[in-house]
Amino acid sequence: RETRRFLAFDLGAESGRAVVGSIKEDRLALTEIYRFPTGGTKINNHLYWDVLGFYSQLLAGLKKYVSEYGSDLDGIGVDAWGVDFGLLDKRGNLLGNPYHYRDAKNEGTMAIIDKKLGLRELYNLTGIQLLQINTVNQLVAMVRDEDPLLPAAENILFIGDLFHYFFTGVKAVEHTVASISQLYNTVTDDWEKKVFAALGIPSKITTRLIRAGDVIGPLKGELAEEVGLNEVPVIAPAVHDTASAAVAVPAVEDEGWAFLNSGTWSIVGLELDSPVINDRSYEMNISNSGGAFNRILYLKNVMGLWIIQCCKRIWNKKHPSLSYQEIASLAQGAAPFVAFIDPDDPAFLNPVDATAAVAAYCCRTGQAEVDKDDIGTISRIVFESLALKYRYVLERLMEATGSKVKVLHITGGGSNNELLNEFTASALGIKVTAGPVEATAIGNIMLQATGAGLYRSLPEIRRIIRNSFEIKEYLPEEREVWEKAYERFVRIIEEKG
Ligand code: ADP
Ligand code: LRH
Repeated sequence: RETRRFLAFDLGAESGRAVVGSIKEDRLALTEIYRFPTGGTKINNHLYWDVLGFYSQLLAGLKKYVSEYGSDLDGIGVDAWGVDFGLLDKRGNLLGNPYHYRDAKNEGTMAIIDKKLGLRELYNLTGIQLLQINTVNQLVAMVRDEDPLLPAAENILFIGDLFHYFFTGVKAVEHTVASISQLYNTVTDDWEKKVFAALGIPSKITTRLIRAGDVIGPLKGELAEEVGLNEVPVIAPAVHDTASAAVAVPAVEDEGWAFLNSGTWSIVGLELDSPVINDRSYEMNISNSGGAFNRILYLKNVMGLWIIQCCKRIWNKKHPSLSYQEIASLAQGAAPFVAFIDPDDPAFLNPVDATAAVAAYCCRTGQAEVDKDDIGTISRIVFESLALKYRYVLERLMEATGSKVKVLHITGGGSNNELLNEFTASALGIKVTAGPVEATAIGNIMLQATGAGLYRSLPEIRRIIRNSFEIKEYLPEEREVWEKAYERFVRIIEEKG
């Protein structure tokens, strides 16, 4: 066979997709064969992920592959959002339903960590930004609440690892996703037992670590038979979606670049050779997240398009057919710079009504009275504020590393939003590129292909990506207006209502 085919399952917080990568000579062709909604499930005041439902969807994706391409496949890999996990009991069975990182039980966990270990010490040991959603916070909440699952647990598997386990029966945690749990030491490249000990988290749950490109095992015989596949290896991508996406950034080695992976979250980062864990990184709360090919992704989370997803859910009640594209065009027609929000304000972590939360923020900071049903104005406020927050974060990444960024590469579903791309170029005052949209799935595929022996380096992979996908460019406009807006934005988010 000349063409090699790999199947990537990329699970996002809004949707999951099955994407086929067909590699022939120096080109990669991508076909999305299956997509399904994800999102959380609320039961009795807790928010969960329906992982068994997702598993059925993955099997449907495998069947769809067979119906379109036949029974031969070179590899399967699953990446997903980070921080969330399943626990296995001593028989290897999944305990309960994995919690969603937006579950309210994580509130109050920072104070516990600070008391038992010290927030600065946690940062020193892990190099990961302190966020209430982190794995360590979730486990601290389980310890505090005497959650009976924890004493029964023998293994922790992050969401992508869990599906690899369902597919193969092999328990393994891939290093990029372990790295952002805050249970992992990026310098020693191993689980950080001091964190477990200080916080009373049973360290027996640590699972064997593997690296992107490692073959985990063959797809179980009975599953292969059920879906109609011949023997196929399950190969680890970077299980942390952000780390898979970073592989597919169309960057040229020394151009001075940063990435923005834009989906439910907007992840802004630099690719470094080694971690930077010092006072400045701590003060700016920056993550040294593990990357494929032993890189460090020096990054920060911005709340991202989650806010628009939540607004859309509210607006869809009155306007069922309203799409993201329509929201963007209404924003385009709305008045500029009416008011700004800090997307990372806790008010936006899990709002009951995000449209009301945006309006309330504008009011409480004395900026403007805005109508929560005014789709154009609310969404323009969100898009402008996101673009300005990207600049705020990027300035901090540059300051902490002393680097100068000349181009920002935007990938992910959010790179479809041309208005937001334009705003981002103007807010940052630098060139911005958009695409590939499915960078995460592409990175997943290319890391599987690396494991299968096709590639050896990041520059080699990125050359193929630049060869295979159309990348759009945006240049800054209206520089003075955006400079003034940035000054106003910084004042508002630093003073806060
Ligand atoms: P995740 O992987 O977190 O599920 P995606 O990377 O798929 O998220 O990005 C989804 C987001 O991308 C949507 O919430 C939406 O804001 C944005 N998006 C996708 N398509 C478009 C489009 N055509 N126009 C504007 N925004 C879009
Ligand atoms: C982005 C992401 C991010 C994590 C968040 C929970 O999808 O993986 O890197 O912080 O989800």
